[in-house]
Amino acid sequence: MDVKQLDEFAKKIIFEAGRNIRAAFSYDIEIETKSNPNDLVTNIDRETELFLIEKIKASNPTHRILGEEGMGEKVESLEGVVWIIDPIDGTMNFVKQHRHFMITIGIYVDGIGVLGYIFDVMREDLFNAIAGAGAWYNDSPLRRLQPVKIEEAVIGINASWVTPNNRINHEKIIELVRTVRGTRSYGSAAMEIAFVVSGKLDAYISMRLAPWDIGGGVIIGKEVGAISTNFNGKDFDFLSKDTFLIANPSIHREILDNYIEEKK
Ligand code: 2AM
Ligand code: CA
Repeated sequence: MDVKQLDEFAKKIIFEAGRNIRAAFSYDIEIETKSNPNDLVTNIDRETELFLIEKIKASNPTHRILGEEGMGEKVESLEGVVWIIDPIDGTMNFVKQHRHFMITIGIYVDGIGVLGYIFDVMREDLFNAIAGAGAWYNDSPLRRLQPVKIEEAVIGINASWVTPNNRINHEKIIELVRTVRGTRSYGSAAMEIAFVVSGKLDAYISMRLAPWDIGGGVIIGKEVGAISTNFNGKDFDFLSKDTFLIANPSIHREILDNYIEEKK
């Protein structure tokens, strides 16, 4: 497999998919709900996933595709080359704000992340990485993350986790929110990860993410020294949904040990 060539191909289809999505604002977007009334999907999510799958299959017929909208195949193992795709991460932002949504893709070979992409469709900003070779923001190299103290950290977290809930001890999260310098919530996991890898956030915490939300981001994170795990400090489970923490290496362990207490 020629990684450089695959990288050029992936970028080309991501930019093309982005142009199609931007054009879609001039015609009707049909909104439906999925697992709950706030879990949104549109015809554009599906069309974009289908567009990417057709391009990938046409040029690489043996590659398998795990896509959020289920238009690829049922992927039950990460053997061979697997593309993990979210055609629109941040669908609520897409629908409501017409910005702050990402196309994100991770390309895995036998379970190892090789190429990662997060593309901010409206800003036309690309974060990408080639494993072992580095990470870039619009073709400028991303630097390795510099140490940060927890008191100086700005973290991404959804406000609902600071309220009583049945997944984590929210009192600990309140302590975390009081300790850090600031919190942000962008509504797209991929966007928050893009900010962590480029040092605009120092951590991003989520109680339940899917492989396609983070598949591209963890590959980029690794190149800049960010640590990505689930709340047990283990690798994210790419064949189901899992908890997720990506952070600057100087505060990853501290957040897990001192501020995250899962309810079993
Ligand atoms: P989506 O827009 O592709 O659905 C919102 O805080 C973030 O969480 C988005 O990245 C969103 O991705 C993701 N998300 C929303 N609902 C989810 C669910 N039920 N499981 C996993 N990820 C989800
Ligand atoms: Ca999505």
